[in-house]
Amino acid sequence: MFDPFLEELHQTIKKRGGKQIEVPNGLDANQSLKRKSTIRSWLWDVPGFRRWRVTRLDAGDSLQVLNSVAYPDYNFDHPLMGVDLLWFGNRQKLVAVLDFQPLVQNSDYLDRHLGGLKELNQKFPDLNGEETMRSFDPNQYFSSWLLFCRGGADQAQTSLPPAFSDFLKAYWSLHDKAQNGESSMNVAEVKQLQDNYDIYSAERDPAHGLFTSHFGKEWSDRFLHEFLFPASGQQ
Ligand code: BLA
Repeated sequence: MFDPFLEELHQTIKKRGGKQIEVPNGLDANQSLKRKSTIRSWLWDVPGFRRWRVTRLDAGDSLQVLNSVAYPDYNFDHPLMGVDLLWFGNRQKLVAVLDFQPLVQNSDYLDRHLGGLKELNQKFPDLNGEETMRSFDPNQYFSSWLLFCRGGADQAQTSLPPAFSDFLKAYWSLHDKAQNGESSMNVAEVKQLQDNYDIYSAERDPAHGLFTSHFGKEWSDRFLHEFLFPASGQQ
């Protein structure tokens, strides 16, 4: 379902000089015979970023997922790029979340970094259903202009493809602007906030139960703390 997006994401990463690096042992892929699912992950070393991860989960008609987070180098203060796309084929249900995930919520910071996403939010109104968050806090590491939709095939086929492309372009343009500007925070502050993102996300991520049901608790705990949110494993 999301393979064209995965392809586009990997192409833009490569175009920006990204080099694939190794995913920690055993976390690069897994399969569940019972749930007939396969999970695969990639890790990229991209200029300007300290970490860029990508995960694809293919459980046939029951679930398709594309998930990715980009963590800028600590000397930049701009938001992380967060993508979480889920397609429940049996129910024809789409959950799509695309955000520039802000490190802080003050208005100077948001004005400086969120303009591009604000425009997309207006351009794609049917991906902005003002959905309620059940497990996350919308005021922590999410922006008010995120594209967040609990929808169906309609949105998946019409708005999502152009929105995904525009979203990637807008994020690169934010990144380029940030690289040429000055960070409002020092390296230690950015590191602290990015680490807290991992800790917060590992606590709230609604995916853990899902991973456990497919791949068992031991593997899922490792995947969560060593791959998805590594700073959460260093407590
Ligand atoms: C929701 N994400 C979800 C849900 C699942 C996943 C099962 C619940 C579906 C629902 O609300 O109906 C699945 N999350 C995954 C999977 C992975 C994962 C499979 O991390 C890993 C491979 N989630 C992110 C990122 C963002 C994000 C980077 O991982 C930011 C863009 C957002 N996911 C996000 C939000 C929700 C969600 C906002 C709704 C949760 C809520 O209601 O609080």
